[in-house]
Parts: sequence; structure tokens; C-alpha cells
Amino acid sequence: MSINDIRQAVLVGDGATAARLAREELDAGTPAADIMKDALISAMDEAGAKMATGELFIPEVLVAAEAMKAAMDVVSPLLVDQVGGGRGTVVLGTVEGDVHEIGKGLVRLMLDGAGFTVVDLGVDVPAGRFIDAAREHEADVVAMSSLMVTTMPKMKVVVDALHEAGVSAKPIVGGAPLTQAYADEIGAAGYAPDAGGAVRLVRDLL
Ligand code: B12
Repeated sequence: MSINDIRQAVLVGDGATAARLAREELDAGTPAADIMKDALISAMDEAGAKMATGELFIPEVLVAAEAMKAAMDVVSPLLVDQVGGGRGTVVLGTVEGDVHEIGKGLVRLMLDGAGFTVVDLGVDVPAGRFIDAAREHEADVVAMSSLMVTTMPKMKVVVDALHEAGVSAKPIVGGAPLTQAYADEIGAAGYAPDAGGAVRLVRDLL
């Protein structure tokens, strides 16, 4: 049993084994954050690399993503215990044209666990829905996720639309291709590279 076995189970899409091994690894004393980073996120990185070279196809990556979620269900309750408390409302979603949901799900989980109210709009969310939800829920923060260079520009559409609508919620951005420089360029209030960073960022902004 090792971190690498969990990674392999995720990669071959065996969620039951990934979840069982993750439980065993936790019981053996490995921190939840290490399992998340070194086994689960690392497996998705490898799946992405194999997807790019044509070694893995979409259905296989989808099955791997489902296996990751099964293992995440075991690991995540312990992850959220490792962060402190917070208050405020965050509207969260993956931007229009983008259906990647795992990273967004982790951000939701960590914000939830830290005590924030999270309104999760799901994936492929058009700008108008972010604005409407921010208004309706009197959100403090609008958090957007994007995993593709082709959908990142949709974040600027939301930032501009918030501004034009006079909605005061602060827009923050994240997702694998995002950078602080891009966040600055589009006028976002912040960027964080991971879900733990998202919690710290929201806390700092409130
Ligand atoms: C799983 C996956 C899929 C699955 C998604 C399943 C699902 N239910 O989510 C499926 C198979 C559906 C898929 C489809 C596609 N995908 Co895909 N996919 C991936 C893969 C392998 C993993 C993504 C993932 O879940 N990572 C794990 C999570 C935990 O990481 P994360 O999302 O980055 O999130 C973390 C941080 O970024 C941050 N974060 C995330 N969001 C936010 C938000 C805020 C506010 C903050 C502060 C932080 C934050 O916190 C998270 C936790 O630490 C990546 C490769 C990769 N390494 O990223 C490719 C990848 C993103 N996909 C890619 C592509 C091209 C596609 C497709 C276009 C393929 C195709 N030809 O059809 C389609 C697009 C579909 C669409 N319209 O969106 C490319 C994107 C290239 C680019 N940079 O533009 C990648 C990089 C693969 C590659 N190397 O080519 N994909």
C-alpha cells in the first residue's frame, strides 16, 4: 500500500480501490493533504499529460475523474478540519464553455469547511448567472474556476459585468492555467493556486 498505488487506482479508474487505499493510508497516519496532492491531484496531472499526447481518451479521463472523486470523499472530511473558520457568502462556478468541476468542487469543500456560505452554480456558467446569483445572495465574493486557456477570457467578461452592474462582490479566479498576472490583468480582486489558498484569499478579502 502506498501513495503510488492510490495514484494508479485513480488512473485506471478503479474508484473502489482508490477509496479503500486512501482510507488505509489515512489510518497509517499520512496527512490528508499529502494524499490529495501526491496521489489524487498528481493522478489528474498525469491523466492530463496522457490526454495531451493521445495516450488517454476522454472517456478514460472521465472514469479517472470519477475514481478521484470516490477517493476525495474519503480524504476531504479530514482536509477541511485542517483549516480555520470564516464568515461570508461566496458565489462559485466554472465559467461558460468549461465543464471541469473537480477543482471547483475542492474549493467549495474547503470554503464550506471553513464556515463560508457557498452558492455553487456548477459548471458552464454564463456571466449573467454569476451576476444574478451575486445580487440574489448578496455575495461578498464571486469565485470563478477555469481549466482551459480558451475559457479564461470568460472571467474578464464576468469581472466587467459585475462592475457594470454595480455589484460590489469581489471577483476571484483560479484553475490550473491561471496566474496572478492574469488575475491582475483582468482586474480580479485575487487569485490562489489551490483550494487552501482560496480559503486564505477569501478570508483576507473580507
Ligand atoms: C479531468 C479532466 C477532464 C474531464 C473533466 C471531468 C470533471 N467532471 O471535471 C473531462 C474528460 C470531461 C475533460 C474534458 C475536456 N478537457 Co480536460 N482535463 C482534465 C484533467 C486531466 C484534470 C483536471 C482536474 O480535475 N484536475 C484536478 C483539480 C483538483 O485541479 P484544478 O482543477 O486545477 O483545481 C485546483 C486549483 O487549480 C485550484 N482552483 C480551481 N478552481 C479554482 C477557483 C478559484 C476561485 C480558486 C481560488 C482556485 C481554484 O484549486 C484546485 C484544488 O487545489 C486536466 C489536466 C490537468 N492537469 O489539469 C485536463 C485539461 C484541463 N483538459 C483539457 C482539455 C483540452 C479538455 C477538452 C477540450 C478535451 C476535448 N478535446 O474535448 C474537454 C473540454 C470540455 C469542456 N468544455 O470543458 C486541457 C486544457 C488545455 C488548456 N490549458 O487549455 C487539459 C489541461 C489537458 C491537457 N493537458 O491537454 N477534461
